[in-house]
Amino acid sequence: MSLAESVKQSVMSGVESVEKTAQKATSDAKQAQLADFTLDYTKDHGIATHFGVLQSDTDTSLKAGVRGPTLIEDTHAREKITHFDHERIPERVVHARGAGAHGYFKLHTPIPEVTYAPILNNTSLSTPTFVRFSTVGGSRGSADTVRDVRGFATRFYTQEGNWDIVGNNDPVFFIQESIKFPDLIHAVKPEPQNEIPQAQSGHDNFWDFISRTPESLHMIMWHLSDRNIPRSFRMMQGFGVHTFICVNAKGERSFVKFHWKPKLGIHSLVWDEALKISGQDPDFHRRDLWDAIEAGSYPEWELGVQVVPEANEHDFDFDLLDATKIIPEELIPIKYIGTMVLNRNPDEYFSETEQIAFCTQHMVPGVEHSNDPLLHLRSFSYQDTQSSRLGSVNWNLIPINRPVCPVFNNHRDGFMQMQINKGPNYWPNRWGTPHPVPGKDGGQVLSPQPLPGGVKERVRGPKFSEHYNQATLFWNSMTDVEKEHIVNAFSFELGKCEDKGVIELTLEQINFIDNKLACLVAANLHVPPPKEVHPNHGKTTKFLSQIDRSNPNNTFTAVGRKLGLFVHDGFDFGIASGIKTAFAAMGIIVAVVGPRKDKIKSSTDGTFLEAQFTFETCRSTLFDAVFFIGGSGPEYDKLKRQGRWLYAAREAFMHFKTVGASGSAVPWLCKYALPGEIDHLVDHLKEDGVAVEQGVVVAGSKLKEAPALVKSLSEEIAKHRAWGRDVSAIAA
Ligand code: HDD
Repeated sequence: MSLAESVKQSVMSGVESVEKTAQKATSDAKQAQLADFTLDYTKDHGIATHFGVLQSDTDTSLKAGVRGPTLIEDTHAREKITHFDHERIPERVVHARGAGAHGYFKLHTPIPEVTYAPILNNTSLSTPTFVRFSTVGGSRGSADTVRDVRGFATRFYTQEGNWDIVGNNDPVFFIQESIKFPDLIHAVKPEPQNEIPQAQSGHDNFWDFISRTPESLHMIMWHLSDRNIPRSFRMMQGFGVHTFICVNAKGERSFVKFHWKPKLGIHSLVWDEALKISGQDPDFHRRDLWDAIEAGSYPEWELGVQVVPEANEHDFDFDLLDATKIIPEELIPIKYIGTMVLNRNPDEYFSETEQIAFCTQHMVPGVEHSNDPLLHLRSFSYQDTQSSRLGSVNWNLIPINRPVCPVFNNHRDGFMQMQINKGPNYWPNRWGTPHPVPGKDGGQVLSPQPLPGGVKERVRGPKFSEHYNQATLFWNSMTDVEKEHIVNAFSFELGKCEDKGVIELTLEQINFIDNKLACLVAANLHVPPPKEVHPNHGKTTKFLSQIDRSNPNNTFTAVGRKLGLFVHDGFDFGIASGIKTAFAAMGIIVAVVGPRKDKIKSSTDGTFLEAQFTFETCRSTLFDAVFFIGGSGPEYDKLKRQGRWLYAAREAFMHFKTVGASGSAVPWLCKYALPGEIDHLVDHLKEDGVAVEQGVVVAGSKLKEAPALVKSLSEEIAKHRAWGRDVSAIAA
């Protein structure tokens, strides 16, 4: 069985009813529209020129004589080369690397008190969506698992037009004002003189900018936390970041923040793993998303809103319009209102994922801009960039960008106009169409917004000058493990800087967040700690930690996780197939790793497992857990010299992952792979039993049936990582 088939078998039984109904949603308006533009190249077709003339030869150009020069008369050859020469378009200036998927959104809890937008009121609607996840700094061909903010851009194809929430996986942003965006991006992108480093924030220019931009420090805490090395797009929270305005049918306005909560929980890689995967599988995240959707294991998110009535705008010690601040959930709880399911991969990356043109100003009636100073120029920027990136103001006519509702206006012509607009092209006119539509009939009427008044000047609101409180709140709310990761991340990033002044100034800034944090980083960098001690306000929130199980935003489940099941010729079939079958029923993906990509024979006559990976074509980093099946025969006798097995066990152990073994692989694990680490566990293992400690699961040689092992193994995988494990002695 191929990996795709085995993945499919694994997950099909583990998915819940809402996911299964997703199949039906594919008959939605957007899919129907896209179908009209889709050519099926898998059917039998002859090759033709762009102007439709069938061609008899596409391999040999027209020549003047057998060995003569190619003739310019060869229209097909010229067209083919010309088209190829012009295939590339500019990549996005930020968020160049991404992966997308189609899906749908279904509301379960209407919020008429907040907005009159039908998509947030009508539970019978299934609204088609397209989501693009991305990294920010790297170019289109960079790696997926770099430390970076992840884009989480969602388009809803509503009956009232396209609504885009162009968000990130962090709820705040680096800067308060759009006018600083080019500076931020120039600083983080590769340095101009040599275009180094690619997709990394660990370099002088970035930290130079950050240390001189204290408003960025809250975001920096998120950036250097585990959030920005996610395990999977499927395991990321998403945030609209800005506070938007929503308006209800009575014209009452509220400030609203949008949140996406993943059904599979919020989980991350560890840094060493992220670094290695960048080389081992640069497509790790897009492959993970693609495979899950192909397998029918559709990722899901709950859409949540934090709502502040306009009258309460000034109730906070921060400004609601400041995108460097969260609204702590203790103050304003999130109300979850609907579910988004991603259930279809694109047919063509370029036409769909590359050409989708998200814009923050794509808002439907009932949702509006607030006065957030990061938002208005930002909205200008998206509109502007799409025209240069996609080559024309007519990018709205590209299939993935077309709304599913009728579109008539008086915009005309331009490069690549793709429809014939018959009739009037101005208003008012004697035909009376296309005409403005009154608000009562669905026309957009922006709500009358009270303006603060004042004089025209370049200023920010008074509360915009406080930059450290929420950075400290974030730090205080982390578990010890997460704090250690942040210290290590600061140490890595600043350790990559060459300029001592940059390091010094950054440490001074971190010191305002927390003195201990600054001292720990200074110690790691072997530079003097900051002298002054600023008081830490001591406040915490339980909604931010990814490890603390009391965070209601997180979920711990083994569903959708991947186990690498290592077998060698002569393995014990019963245990291996027991795990495989049971995990398939639980929605846990099992990939068999063997000496060959072929059928691997077990010790029982006539039984085998098909390996999807060889020991050489995968690494432990590609799995959430590794399990080594015991067995007998010459290969098992040589196991202590099986370097790939030894390395996989050690590396997974070092990355705090679930590691397990059965039968004859247990003494091997204990003596050779993890010497001195699990003696106590193995001493207590009964021959027909299972023993577990800190994510290590071992099964005795006389264990006949898998259920007890399956239970322990899946429980450990669901914990994500065994953080209590001491890995200091492991070299991998
Ligand atoms: Fe942006 C792309 C997210 C501020 C200018 N941004 C882009 C994408 C995401 C975000 C997810 C990729 C969309 C896609 O998949 O096609 N950006 C954010 C968030 C921000 C933010 C969450 C802060 C709250 N962005 C921001 C500002 C500006 C821009 C302040 C300019 C003033 N962003 C752009 C852009 C991009 C973009 C240059 C590049 C490609 C594109 O728009 O389509 O216009």
